[in-house]
Amino acid sequence: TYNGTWKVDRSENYEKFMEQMGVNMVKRKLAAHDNLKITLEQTGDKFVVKEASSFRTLDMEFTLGVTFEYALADGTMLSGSWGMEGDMMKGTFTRKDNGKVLKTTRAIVGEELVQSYSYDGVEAKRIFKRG
Ligand code: MYR
Repeated sequence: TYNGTWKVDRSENYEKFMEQMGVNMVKRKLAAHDNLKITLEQTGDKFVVKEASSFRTLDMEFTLGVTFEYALADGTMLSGSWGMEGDMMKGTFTRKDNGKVLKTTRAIVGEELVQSYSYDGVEAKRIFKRG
């Protein structure tokens, strides 16, 4: 189950990924230490998400397979949806400003939640521990 609170523990290639996303260097440095914490609460197809970081706090909800909009911390708007493939969450989102696609997955690996990101040929991971 994805339910619970997850604190980012480490990231792989996340700075390169943010660079490809067009995030400037100052913000990348800050974002590398954003202390991101995500709380997920799934009921059937519905997820309630609480996000907290050094940038912002955000409460939202989505339903698997249903398109919603999501603003990144810098205001970049995404539109897309999450789906479930087996035990893995798979999200496909489109940037509203340039039409490019951002793909993301979430999987529980051992005791950790591993989120992958892919955009414009660059892949990254952030790995969360229960907290
Ligand atoms: C959620 O389930 O947490 C809410 C919806 C997430 C949508 C996709 C998230 C992509 C985040 C990419 C971060 C990029 C930073 C430059």
